[in-house]
Amino acid sequence: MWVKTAQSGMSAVFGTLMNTSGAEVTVVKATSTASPMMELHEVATVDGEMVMRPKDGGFTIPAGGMHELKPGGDHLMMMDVTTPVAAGTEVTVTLTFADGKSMQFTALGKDFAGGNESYQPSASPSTSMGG
Ligand SMILES: [Cu+2]
Repeated sequence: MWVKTAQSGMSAVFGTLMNTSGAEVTVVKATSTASPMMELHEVATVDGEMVMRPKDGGFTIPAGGMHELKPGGDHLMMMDVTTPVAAGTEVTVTLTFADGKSMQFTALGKDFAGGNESYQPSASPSTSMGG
């Protein structure tokens, strides 16, 4: 798992989430040491433009399966970086599942220029921010 370096503002966590249990799990919430406020995002094309937005229902991972988080796809969004993330530093991310259980993992800071989709805060297809 890795996190895009950021001094402040938004950033994102990428990598592959693996479900080694025998039951389906759904990630419904995330938080981290670098940005307590996080959202689960997907990327969609709206009016020909790539936008990211909160993913309805979270990330569901089948038993024994995996869920890839990558630039241009699903990701864990840091909404407001309060502790700067430098290359090579570790960020602890906590995921909460639909059944109330949680898990932690460590993501490593990495410089990355992509993954700058416009942010679409809610289900309002006519507006997007940034560019
Ligand atoms: Cu995002």
